[in-house]
Amino acid sequence: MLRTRARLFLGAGLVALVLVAGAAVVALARPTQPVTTAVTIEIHYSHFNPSEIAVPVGVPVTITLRNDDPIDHEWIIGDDAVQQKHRTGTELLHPSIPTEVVIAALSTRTTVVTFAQAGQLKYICHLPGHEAYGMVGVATIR
Ligand SMILES: [Cu+2]
Repeated sequence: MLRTRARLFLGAGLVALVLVAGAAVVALARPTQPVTTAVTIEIHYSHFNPSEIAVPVGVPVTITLRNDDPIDHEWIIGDDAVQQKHRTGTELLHPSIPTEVVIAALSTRTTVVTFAQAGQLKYICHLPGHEAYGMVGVATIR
């Protein structure tokens, strides 16, 4: 009886050890992205690359948007309300503001954004069908 209990305890310990080791491997495989004040995002085949960026809060971040596609795209960063407004908007193209940039076919645009608070914002191209196709990225601000 005692031996069985000891064996069970040992078994549980091994399971816990394997779980901890697995978590450590996951942590090593996905290091925390360093924040940077200069980011280049390439657009190709209607996707953002990278689709995840990490930027600092409270300082200007220079974002270079390079469109390698033969069609126009846009880069709109903001919270859910901003994205929803563009998702349902009727204006196809509009004048650029730092957080809403149109990048004409085969061109490069640079914008400077100062993020006021930490958190996560999505960047999306809202030209028809592009979001559904996967033109979505996430900025972590910290
Ligand atoms: Cu697009």
